[in-house]
Amino acid sequence: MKLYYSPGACSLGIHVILEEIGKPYETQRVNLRQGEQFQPTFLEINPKSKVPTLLRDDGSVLTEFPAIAYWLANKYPEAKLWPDNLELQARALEIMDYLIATVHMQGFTRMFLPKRFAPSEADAEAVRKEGLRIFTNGLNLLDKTLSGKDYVVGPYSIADAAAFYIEFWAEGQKVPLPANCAAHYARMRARPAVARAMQQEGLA
Ligand SMILES: N[C@@H](CCC(=O)N[C@@H](CS)C(=O)NCC(=O)O)C(=O)O
Repeated sequence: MKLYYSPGACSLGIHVILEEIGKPYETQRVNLRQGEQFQPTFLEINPKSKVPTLLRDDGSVLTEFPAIAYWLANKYPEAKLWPDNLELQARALEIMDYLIATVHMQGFTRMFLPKRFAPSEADAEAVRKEGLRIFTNGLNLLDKTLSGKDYVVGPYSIADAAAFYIEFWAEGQKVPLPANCAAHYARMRARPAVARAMQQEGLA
C-alpha cells in the first residue's frame, strides 16, 4: 500500500489509521503548495487532485477519506477500528461525513483558501469569516458528541482519526478547542500511532 499525503493535511488522519493497523505501507509526499496535485503524474493516480489517496497492493486506487478509512478498518479488523454494532457504525459514518464534508470542506477550506470561494479579492475576508463560523460551529457539535466519552462514538474508531485532524487544524489556526475536544485531542496525541504519524510528517 502507498499513501499519498501532504504533511499536516487531512491525509494525516489516514496516516494515523495506517499506523494503528501496523501493516507495512509506503508514503509518497505530494507538494500541495507547489501544485503537484495538478501535475499529470498525480492526475493519473487521482484525477480529483486530492490527498489522501491510497494505492492498494492490487494496483487499484481508493480516494475520499471516509472510503479509505472504512476500507482499511474492515480490511484489517484485528486493529479494532470499526465498531461491531450497527448503531455505532452508523454514528461513526454520521460524524465522519459531518467532519469532512462540512467542517473541513465547507469551513476550514474557506478559512485556509478564501480566494477559491471569493468572487473578488474584496470578498475574501467575508469568505474567511464564514469558514471560521462553520468550523467553530463544527467544533462545538463535536464537543457535544464527545460528552461523557473518551472517543467519538465510544470505542476508538476511524472517526477519531477524522476528529483528530480537525482538532490539529484548530490548534494550528489558534481556534480554541472546547473542553471535550481539547481532552480528546490530548488523548489522541498520547497514542503512539498518532505520535509516529506526526513524527513521520515532520509535525512532532
Ligand atoms: N473529500 C476529500 C477531501 C480531500 C481534500 O480536500 N484534501 C486536501 C488536503 S486536506 C487536498 O488535497 N487539497 C488539494 C487541493 O484542493 O488542491 C476526502 O474526503 O478525502
